[in-house]
Amino acid sequence: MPLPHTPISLSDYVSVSEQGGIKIIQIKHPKVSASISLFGAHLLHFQPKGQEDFIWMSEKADFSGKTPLRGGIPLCWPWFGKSSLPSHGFARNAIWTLKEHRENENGVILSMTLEDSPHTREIWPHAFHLEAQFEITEDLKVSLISSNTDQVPYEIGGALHTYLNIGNIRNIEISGLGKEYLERGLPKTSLENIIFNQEIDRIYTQADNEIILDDKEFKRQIKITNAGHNAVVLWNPDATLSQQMQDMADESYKTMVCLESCIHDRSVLLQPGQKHTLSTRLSRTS
Ligand code: TA6
Repeated sequence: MPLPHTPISLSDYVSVSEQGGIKIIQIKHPKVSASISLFGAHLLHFQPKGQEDFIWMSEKADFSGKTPLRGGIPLCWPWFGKSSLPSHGFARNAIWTLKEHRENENGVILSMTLEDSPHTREIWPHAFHLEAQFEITEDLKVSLISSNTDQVPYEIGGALHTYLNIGNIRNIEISGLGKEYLERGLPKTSLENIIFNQEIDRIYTQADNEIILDDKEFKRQIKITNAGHNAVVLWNPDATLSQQMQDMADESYKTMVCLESCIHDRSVLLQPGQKHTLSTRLSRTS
């Protein structure tokens, strides 16, 4: 087995290490620890001191850099879903650049960037500048800032596809999603509380900006505050689908749920020179 690479320190609280072929920024601060892969600007872990991790990461995630990482917060861009290939866009498969990191007694702020290249223009023929900002304190805020650096307007979609770490999928309650959602493209209205006993894959179109995840097993409530979105996606694969997924252990669906700040249907029109920010903040309320 190859020896793990020794982390290279970038500052008191920030270092860089490697897993598989992927470079990972490690944050070890007295108040919080976190890690973010440069492959996808993909947050892998966020854990305020003394608490359970907020983020679920698959023990079978593939770190070869050939496929998107299962778990964490994949950045889906410039589209969400399978309307074009690759599924959920190309940003989560790209190598990003660490642009800056700053730190103080409360935590670390870090940003990564991605720009168009001959490879991205083959998939999507536009010039762009993307910045992923991570504010890592006792709360986590992730912002994805899209800038149109092209000569022509274009439409974007996307999602912050957050995998939350939970005690047990059968023992959570979620509020703030509203009643209206799309399932396999069809509009539906929910009349009851959500029961997780089969795959749930819904795009909620009238959700509040604040969603509460009440985790009875971990005895904590997490508030998810979204902005710049037009939908919230709720996903859990349940047993049958996770057994079919190579990068997920059969039982691991029990300890995760995705709640995603989403721009559904490529509904943001960006004029040349314009910017748009999609964000999500995770904070503990009890
Ligand atoms: O956000 C929910 C979803 O779009 C589901 O339909 C499910 O396929 C999931 O994302 C995971 O997608 P991925 O491409 O990462 O396997």
